[in-house]
Amino acid sequence: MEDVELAKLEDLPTEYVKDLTAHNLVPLWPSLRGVLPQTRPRPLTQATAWAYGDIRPLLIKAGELTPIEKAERRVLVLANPGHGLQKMQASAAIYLGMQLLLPGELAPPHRHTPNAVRMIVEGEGAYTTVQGEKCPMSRGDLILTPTGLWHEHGHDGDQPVIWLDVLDLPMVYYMEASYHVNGTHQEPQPGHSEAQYSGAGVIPTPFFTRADKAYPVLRFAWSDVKEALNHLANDAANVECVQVTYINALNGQDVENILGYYALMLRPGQTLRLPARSPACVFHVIEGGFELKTDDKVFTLNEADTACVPGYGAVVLKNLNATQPCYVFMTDESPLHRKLGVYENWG
Ligand code: GTQ
Repeated sequence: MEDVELAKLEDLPTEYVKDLTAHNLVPLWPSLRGVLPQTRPRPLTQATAWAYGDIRPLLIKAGELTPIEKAERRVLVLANPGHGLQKMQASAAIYLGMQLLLPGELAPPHRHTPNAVRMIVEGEGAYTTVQGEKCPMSRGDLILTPTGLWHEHGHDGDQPVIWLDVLDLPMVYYMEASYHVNGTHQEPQPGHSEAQYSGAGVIPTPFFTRADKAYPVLRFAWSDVKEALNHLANDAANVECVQVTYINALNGQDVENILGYYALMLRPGQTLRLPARSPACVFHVIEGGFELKTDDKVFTLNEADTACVPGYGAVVLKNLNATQPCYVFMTDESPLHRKLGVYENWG
């Protein structure tokens, strides 16, 4: 059914509107179509791409301009113009930042309410210590710093290290639940969670290990995830979408509560259509390159490039290489949408 046009604020007498304002009251009808648009949402999130070749020199420059002591986290935020750059949002719930750590630098210990992950983009020798576990950083590794866990970043190598931070900061900030606490240096404890949980369908028996923890695995090595994708692609030759989800081995749920994390392989020359679903989604190229097509935009993404697309539109991904697979890290708002009961798949 067509929407009838509703009365505007200007249709009301000025004195009446003033009276309402004085009593902290607002008429709904002038804003009703804005907050409940007809048929489908109108996301502010715009399909946006950030080329690593544009970000990298500006980030290296930030390393010259601002010492780590004056930055704490030396990050350039990938901001979606649809939300306004100052909002520092890639989408309604997703924050993206490119972080630089130079040899010998320390990004001091803290914990905060937003959940974070790091996808390592470039460099060797850096690490994040998460709740006493030292997680080495290499290209394509995913390191979790879930809500409330202490973390600090350090760098024993001799070249710059750069990684992509993904946080649910916009959501937690909107909830007025965002804050951080500074901590003291954590001496790394022996043991690596990803080694303990690397078995094929087996996990350490709970009472002997950190299995009582809400987040049993804090680091996912790219070599392991890539191998999982290759096995899946080889074994399931007829599977169209070669994708894996980063999950919590103890409960099979997404590794974090608000955002979902995935790795995708596009077979050589493959064109893959992803259905129109309610959550916004982020793509980051780990290896190779692909074309990303939304309802209104087309981007070519190469290694280390990042893009974000709004929800409710289909996207088509095309591997640009006819002989090599392309590997993509993805983040979306699915866990949040599912928990809120607003998740939709429009096909
Ligand atoms: O590395 O802890 O991009 O606290 C934003 C906030 C990174 C971090 C960000 C943070 C961090």
